[in-house]
Amino acid sequence: MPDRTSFDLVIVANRLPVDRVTGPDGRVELRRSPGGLVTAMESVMRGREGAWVGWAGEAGEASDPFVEDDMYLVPVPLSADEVADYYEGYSNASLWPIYHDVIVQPVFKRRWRSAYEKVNRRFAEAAADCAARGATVWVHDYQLQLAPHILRELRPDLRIGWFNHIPFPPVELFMQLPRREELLRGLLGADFLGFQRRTDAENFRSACRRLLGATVKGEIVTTEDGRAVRAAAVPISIDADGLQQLARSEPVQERAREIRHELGDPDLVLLGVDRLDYTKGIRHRLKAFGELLSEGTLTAPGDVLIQVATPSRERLEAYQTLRGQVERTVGQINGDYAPIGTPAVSYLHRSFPREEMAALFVAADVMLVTPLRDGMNLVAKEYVTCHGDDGALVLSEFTGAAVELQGAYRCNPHDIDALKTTIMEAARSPLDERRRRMRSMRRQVASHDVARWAQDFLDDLAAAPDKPERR
Ligand code: GDG
Repeated sequence: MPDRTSFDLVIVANRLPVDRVTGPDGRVELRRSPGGLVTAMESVMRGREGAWVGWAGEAGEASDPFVEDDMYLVPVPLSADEVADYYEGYSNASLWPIYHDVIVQPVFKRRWRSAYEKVNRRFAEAAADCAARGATVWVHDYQLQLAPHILRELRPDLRIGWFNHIPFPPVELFMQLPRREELLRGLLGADFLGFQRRTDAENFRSACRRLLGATVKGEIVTTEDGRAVRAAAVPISIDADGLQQLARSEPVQERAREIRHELGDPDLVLLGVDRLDYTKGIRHRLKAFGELLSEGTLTAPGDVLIQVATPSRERLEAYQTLRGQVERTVGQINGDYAPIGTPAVSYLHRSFPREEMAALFVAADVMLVTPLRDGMNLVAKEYVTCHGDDGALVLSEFTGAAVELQGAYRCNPHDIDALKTTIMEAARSPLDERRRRMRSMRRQVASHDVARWAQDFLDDLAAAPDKPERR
C-alpha cells in the first residue's frame, strides 16, 4: 500500500483496470482486465505513484480503495439504476449514436441526462479527493464529459486533460443533443483535450465557436471565463513490441497453422474482429462476402471468412437487433454456400484470450476492418503488427486508423460493389506489393506505439497554454 492517499497522476475512466465479479458462492473476486489502456497507463505510471478512479463493473456498493500492481485503485459505486441510466442510457443510447454519425437513431431521456451529471460529479469528487496539490488528472472518454468542469470547480490547482476514444461529431449532428452547450462547457474545464483525428478536434472547436460563440484561434479555444484550452489530435496506439513478441512465439505460430488446418486448409482466410456493434460495418462486410460467393468469385471451402463478434452492450435494443441480423445473414450464407462440415463463415460470438487473437491475426490472409465510423480501430494496428509480410489490410476510410495506415486497401463500406472489388484486389495482389504495404504499416505502428501516445498526451497536457499562476 503506498503510504499516501494523494497522488501526482490520477487517471479517471469509466472502468477500473479490474473487474469485480461475484461468484456463485457469493464470494467477491477482483479480476485484472488488461486492455490497451491499462498497458498505456502502466508505461506512464512506471516510476511514479499514480491512482486510477473508475467503476469496477458490478452494480452496488463499492469496495474501499486498494492497491494492485503498484496502482492505487479507487472504485466508484454505481447503483443498478445508474448503470441503466448513465451508462446504458445516456452514454450508449444517446451519446454513442450521435458521436458515430447517427448510424442508429439516438434516444434522449431527461432521466438519463440527470444520472449522467450525478455520476460525472461522483467521479470528479473521487478524483479531487485523491489528487495531490498541482497534480495531473487525465480523464477518459465520452462517459465523462462533464467531469473536467466539475473537477476544475472543486480543485482549480489541478492540470486536467481529457481524451476522447471515439469520434467527435460534426456540429450539425452534435447540435441534436439536448443541453449540448453544457457538454462543451464540461469539456472546457480541461486544459488540454485530445482527440483521435485532427477532424475530431476541428469538429469540437467548431461546436465551441458555433454553439458557445467562443473565440477559436488555431487549436486554442478561449472559454467564457478567459481561459485558453487546446484541442488537438493525439492518435492512440497499441503495445506493438509486446504484441509482436507474442505473435512470433512458437505456440502462437503453431496455433495459427492449426486454425488453418481446422478450417480445412483453405486457400484464402478472411478475418473480421469486432465488438458486436452497429458502428463496425459487420453487416456490410457479410453482404459483400455473400455476394462474392453467390457470383462464384469466391468459393467455399477454399475461401472462408472468420468473424469474431465479441458480445457487447447486450441489454440495448439496437445491439439485440444487430445480433439477430448478423446471425441470420451468417446462417443464410452457410446455408446457401457451405459444404457439409466446413462453414463459409466461422462465426464466433464470444471472447478469446489474447494468444488466440494473435493466432487468428497470424492465420488470416486478409483482414477486413470495415467500420461505418470508428474513433481509431486498434484491430487494424494489431493485425499489421502480428501478421507476416504476406498479409493485406482492407480498411474503411471512416476509421481513425485510415489516417495513419497508408498501406491499407482503403474502402467505403457503404459501397458494396467497391468493397467487393477492394477485397478481391487485396486477396489477389502480388506478394511484393503486399510486402511493401505491410512493412510500411508495421513500421508506422512500431514507431507510434501506445507508450508514445501516452507520453505525447501528457507532454501536451503539461505544455497546455493556460498558465498555472492564473489559478
Ligand atoms: C474504442 C473505440 C478506439 C476484441 N475481441 C477480443 C479482444 N478484442 C480487442 C481487440 C482490440 C479491442 O478489443 C477493441 O478495440 P477497437 O479499437 O477495435 O474498438 P472499441 O472497442 O470500439 O474501442 C475505438 C479504442 O476505443 C481505443 O481508443 O480505437 O475507435 O471505439 O484491442 O483486439 N481481445 C481479446 N479477446 C477478444 O475476444 N483478448
